[in-house]
Amino acid sequence: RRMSSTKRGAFVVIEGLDKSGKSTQASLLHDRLQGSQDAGDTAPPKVVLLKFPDRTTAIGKMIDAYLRSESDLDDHAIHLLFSANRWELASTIMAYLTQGTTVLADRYAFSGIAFTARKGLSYEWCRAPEVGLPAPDLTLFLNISPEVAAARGGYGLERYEREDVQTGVRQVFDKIGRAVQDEGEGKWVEIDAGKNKEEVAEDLWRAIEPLVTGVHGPINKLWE
Ligand code: 2DT
Ligand code: MG
Repeated sequence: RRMSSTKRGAFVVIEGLDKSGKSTQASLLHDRLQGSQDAGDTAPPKVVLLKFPDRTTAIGKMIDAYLRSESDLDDHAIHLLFSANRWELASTIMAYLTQGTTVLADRYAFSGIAFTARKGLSYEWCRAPEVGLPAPDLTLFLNISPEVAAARGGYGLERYEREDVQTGVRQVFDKIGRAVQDEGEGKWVEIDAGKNKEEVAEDLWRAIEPLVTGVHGPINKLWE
């Protein structure tokens, strides 16, 4: 019997600070994983790339308005909207993984916790709505110092795109990375994102390559 018949797709999350090259690298990885699969191929896609927040849904549009400072929301309320924006895609993620598709996510629950806990809400409170979401098999954290990030040019105009916010968020990410490792919630791998684009892409590829042909075992649930 072929072992591959019991494999499912891997769930890989890319996290990191603004200016770490996260979205660029996510899209490079997506293209590399997609490889030679042509558009007319009716087999399930080898890979899909999701982006959180997903600003296209009804909830995502509320988040988008908040991030562009077109609306103000209570810190708890916006936190729950970010989480709900993941929950509304949870069954989609499960379906992709089950059919053998690798799921790449540009940000996930860890950003949710980091950005809200930085505001002073408790870590436990921030984590609670994320419990039970599909858990990543691997989280790649693109690490960059605030100084190097600043040298890459100015931040944008959205809420949170400020150096003091990024510094606070980074501290919470460190705590989350340790917790994920200690609690066995999948693997957390730090990648030095201060290197050039090609080197970072190679380091990411090396980390993800063992998972790209699929993984064995059930889809875990985050912190459950
Ligand atoms: P992008 O710049 O990557 O679109 O992110 N954020 C993100 C949260 O505060 N909570 C979350 O759950 C997620 C996924 C990070 C927009 C901003 O939204 C923040 C930056
Ligand atoms: Mg941004």
